[in-house]
Amino acid sequence: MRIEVCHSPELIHLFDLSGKIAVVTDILRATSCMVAGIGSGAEQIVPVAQKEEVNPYKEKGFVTAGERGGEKIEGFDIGNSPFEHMEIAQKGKSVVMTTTNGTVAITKSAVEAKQVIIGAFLNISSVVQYLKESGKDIVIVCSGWKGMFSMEDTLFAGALVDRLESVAEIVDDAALSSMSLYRAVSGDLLGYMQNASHAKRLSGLKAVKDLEYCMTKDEFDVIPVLKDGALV
Ligand code: 3SL
Repeated sequence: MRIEVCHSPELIHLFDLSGKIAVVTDILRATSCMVAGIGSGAEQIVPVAQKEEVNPYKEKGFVTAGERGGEKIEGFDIGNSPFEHMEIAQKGKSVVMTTTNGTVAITKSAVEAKQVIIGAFLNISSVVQYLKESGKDIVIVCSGWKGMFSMEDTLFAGALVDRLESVAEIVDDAALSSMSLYRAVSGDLLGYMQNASHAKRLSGLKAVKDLEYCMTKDEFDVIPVLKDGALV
């Protein structure tokens, strides 16, 4: 088993994903919302890159979810808070979702990867267990922010590499340095995150509760898997 880290969807073309599992992560907040949604009973969550792509699903009665720049998209049912996703999910709804970075990373990964699964701190132990049992090569795809590196996704990638190190070969410097960073700050992850750029953005959007929740480990034991374009 080999493990690599891709720090941004803009870098995916540099990776060979064929035959591998892509673990897509967008800790703040898309993949945390997906784990919380599926873990709370959502029927399915369809990730789409563009806002307009939600329309055919909306006509079929899907709940529309998403943000641009962190703010709920006008006319959508909900934004991108895990708490909103949990509330909708408890009604067993199907959701179509588009976000600035997370849904882009998923759709790009799906082009080549053998399997796309969704990772967050909220389901980290289940993801680790699944990856160990699969024995397949892994690329952790960080959603980043508008093509750039992000602290929270890197910390999650580092946490996964840390837990898989004993069974996996670390292939690249991105994986190695993510693990080193995680190990250096894991004693106070939330404290370290206060200086991250997206944490500051979310605090401007009054979403501090979201940040705290998204940094929580193992609230759920589900692993959303992409099947025929939908996370189930
Ligand atoms: O970019 C994304 O996919 C979002 O998760 C960003 S935000 O946390 O909703 O601002």
